[in-house]
Amino acid sequence: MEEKNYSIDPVTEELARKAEKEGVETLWDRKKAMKTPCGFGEQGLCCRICAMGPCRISPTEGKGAQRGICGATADVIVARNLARMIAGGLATHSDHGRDIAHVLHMASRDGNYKITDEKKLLNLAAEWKIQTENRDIYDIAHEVAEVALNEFGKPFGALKLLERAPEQRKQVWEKNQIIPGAIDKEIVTIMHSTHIGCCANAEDLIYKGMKGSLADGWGGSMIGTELSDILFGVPVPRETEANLGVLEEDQVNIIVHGHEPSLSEMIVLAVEDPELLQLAKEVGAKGINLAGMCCTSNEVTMRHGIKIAGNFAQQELAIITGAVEAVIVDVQCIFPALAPLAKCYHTKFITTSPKAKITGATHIEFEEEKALASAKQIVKEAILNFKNRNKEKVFIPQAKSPAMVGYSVEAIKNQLDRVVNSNIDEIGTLKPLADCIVSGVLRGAAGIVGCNNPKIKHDYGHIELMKELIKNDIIIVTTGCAAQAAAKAGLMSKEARKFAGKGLERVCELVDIPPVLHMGSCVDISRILLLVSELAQLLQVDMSALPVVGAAPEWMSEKAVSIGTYVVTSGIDTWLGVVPPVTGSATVVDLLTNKAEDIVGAKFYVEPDPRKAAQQMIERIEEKREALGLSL
Ligand code: XCC
Ligand code: SF4
Repeated sequence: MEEKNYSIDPVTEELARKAEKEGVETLWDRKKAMKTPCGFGEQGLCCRICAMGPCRISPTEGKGAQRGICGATADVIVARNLARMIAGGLATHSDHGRDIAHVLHMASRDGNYKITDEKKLLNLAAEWKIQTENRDIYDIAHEVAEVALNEFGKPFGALKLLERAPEQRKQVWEKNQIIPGAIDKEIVTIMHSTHIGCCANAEDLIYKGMKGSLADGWGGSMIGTELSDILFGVPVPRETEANLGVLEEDQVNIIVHGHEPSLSEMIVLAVEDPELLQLAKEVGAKGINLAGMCCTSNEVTMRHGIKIAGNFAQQELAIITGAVEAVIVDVQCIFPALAPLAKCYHTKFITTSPKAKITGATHIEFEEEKALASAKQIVKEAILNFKNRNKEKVFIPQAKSPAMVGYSVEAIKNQLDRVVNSNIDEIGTLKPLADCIVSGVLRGAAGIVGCNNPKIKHDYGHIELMKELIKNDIIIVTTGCAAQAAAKAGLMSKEARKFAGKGLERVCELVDIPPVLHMGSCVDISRILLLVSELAQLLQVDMSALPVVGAAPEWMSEKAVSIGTYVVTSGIDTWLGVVPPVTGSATVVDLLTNKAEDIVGAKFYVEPDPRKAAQQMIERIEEKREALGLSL
């Protein structure tokens, strides 16, 4: 059969062929049908902000329309569009953080949501100067949740978690007046400033975007991660398996897909319920097999080792196996295409969030007040659907890869320090990691994150880049769909150290880690920020001085734009494998890929070829080492 060539992942290729044979479409078919994308949109030159337009600015200077009807220039239109993308991403991550804060607020000793990590709660309470002595842990939790919720709308003051950044970094932000206040306010300000007839200065719009993005990384996302850890536990290293081969022919297969752990944690509990297991037996299944997709998968694999079914581009393929009883989703990165596709198979596509109802799906609202009961009802639907499975349509590819996951900052410290300090039960420090970087055994570190995008061969951007970097003794931390690509490709197994350079290989062997560390979901990029921030403070330099880089080789979402911007604004150079829609403005391109370095000490690079990107990253890392006077 014809090689599809959509993906470097054979499982994906196999299932794409199955889709074709069965006459169902996938994202790759729709991408083809889309033909050439609109050139104006691609360059960010289309403005739909008011009804005098849409206005399209000619990309050629001196030829065609040079200004919108209101007089907005290409620079202004491109910058406005970019700022609105950042606001979209910031809103999405932050609303996730807010939801988790609400869950923490409703946590109780006899309810479904409990406090799992008291120590992390007490640390955060102390950081926020909340009284902890002689208080019930749940009273403390409620106050911490309230303070967190206030971060979204407080009328005065900077975001609290920004305090965690190194002094030098805070000064950079202060000097440029990009210290964000309340999270919601930053979103509103961007929406306001980008309304017709408001801010018309490209540079200023980019500053507003940077400021807003910080309210994502050091605000909403960090709140999401911190409070999820308190509620559901700080991830520790554990084994799992990845790719669609984790589905089981003789079990009820359930996929959780989306983002917020408040739903998936309850599904994890529900599939262990004896009554439901009994029901599964009664319908003729050997058990219930839960697997994850996208960031929800990252959340539950980090904390429970739940198997990873696949990443963003594979969501349709899960249904196409014909072996999935239910895909249960909450918010973000869920293809509307799953609704008509599920109808071609027996799969139940169940939406649960009032924020993401999808036409054609079965909506069973997940009620947090009775979370476990809700989760059980949803799982029951899946079990009862087992009898509808059409055996002739079932095809589960055999391939899956073992992976180690669960590398929170705490886990990394613990694991590294254990070698130096054999009997620690307290969380260790990052000193051993810093020592490895200073001595040059590790040349540096790279955070590789983000999505899949059919503009890039599926997983190719992630995996090529990772392989090149580890070969050059650069340790990798990863989240999101990039992490899942790594898990599937076997880069998260301890044996993968054989692909690493001598130095990294030695470190992996010594501390018993894989060369690519799974740090969680996309809100967990806040973990990476804290890792870099602590390293910088340990070495008494700004984050921008460290031999550390970031990359989003296959990014596609507004969230990714917000992430890229806060990573750069935090002083970390960031490589993009997909060109963002800004090329219509030379001014904006110059700001992002050049001037940003003078402003925040880091900038964007755009390089679709992962091998070239790797070379550029290595060079940059060596430059930073030299500037720090670190050994060659
Ligand atoms: Fe979504 Fe978070 Fe991108 Fe994956 S990496 S496609 S945003 S699931 Ni976040
Ligand atoms: Fe056109 Fe200006 Fe309206 Fe945008 S805001 S659509 S450029 S008139």
